[in-house]
Amino acid sequence: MPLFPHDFIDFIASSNQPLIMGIINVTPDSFSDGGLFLSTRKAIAHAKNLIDEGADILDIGGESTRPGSQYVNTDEELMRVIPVLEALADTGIPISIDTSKPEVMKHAIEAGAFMINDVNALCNPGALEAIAPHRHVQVCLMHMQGTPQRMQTNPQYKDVVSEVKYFLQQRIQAANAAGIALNRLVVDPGFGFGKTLQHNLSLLNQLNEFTTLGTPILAGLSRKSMLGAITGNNIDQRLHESVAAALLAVIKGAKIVRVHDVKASKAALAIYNALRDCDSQFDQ
Ligand code: 7PJ
Repeated sequence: MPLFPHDFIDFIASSNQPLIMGIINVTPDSFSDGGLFLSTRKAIAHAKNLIDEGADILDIGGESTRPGSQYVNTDEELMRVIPVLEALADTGIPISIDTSKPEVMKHAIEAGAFMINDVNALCNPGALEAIAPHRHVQVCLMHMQGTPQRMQTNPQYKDVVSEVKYFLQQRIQAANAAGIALNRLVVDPGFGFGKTLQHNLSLLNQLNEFTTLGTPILAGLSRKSMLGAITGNNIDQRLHESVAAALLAVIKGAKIVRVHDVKASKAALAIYNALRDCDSQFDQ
């Protein structure tokens, strides 16, 4: 049973409750764990934890898109994400699949994915066509400058907010032209994807600018190096700054926050919700 009505995007656009998307990575590291079988089991157990902690959506990724990460082929990516997706089908939690590959999109949709989260904004050949016929499937269009391998080398913008916004506007138009209606789309400025700290801060500070695109905004800041660049903390010690960033993103207009730390983010957003509900003047 899906938790959300069919018109999910209309639902979140009209709801003032921000949603929490919990992150599940299925990226076996041959140096530190027992390969694919073990990482599948770990991912499923982790997903169940995040559901217990109150995640509204889970985002499952089989291809790391961190700066400098390596390409994963289609078969390998399918072997990583599909068993996890299938194992979670009876939980009823809406599942998003973090992929840029049309082949993975198609299989994921067949296996019950409710959202495709594409850091490449459906730019890959065949991606728009893979999504368009499945009218119940939502899409997150994210901005990235360059490719994960090289994007942090020397990112450059004249005006980061208007350039990212223009790109997302173009991708919305491309999606619409391919038959993917506006009410199936979410946009994301892509924090850390081909951006310096200053670019990321400008995007967060002016996140509200993206509301005029007419779609809900998703923001992913969790544990990112931009946070470590400010606090000096390592990736596994960025809980506090991640929660602060998620809360700020929501205050600036994000409707979905993509986070590792569901329980802590949920508690922070409960305070936000309480404040918003007690005072209609609260400035979103
Ligand atoms: C994002 C993502 C993000 C969306 C990743 C990481 C890198 N998808 N996938 N937005 N980041 N939509 O989690 O550090 O910011 S992978």
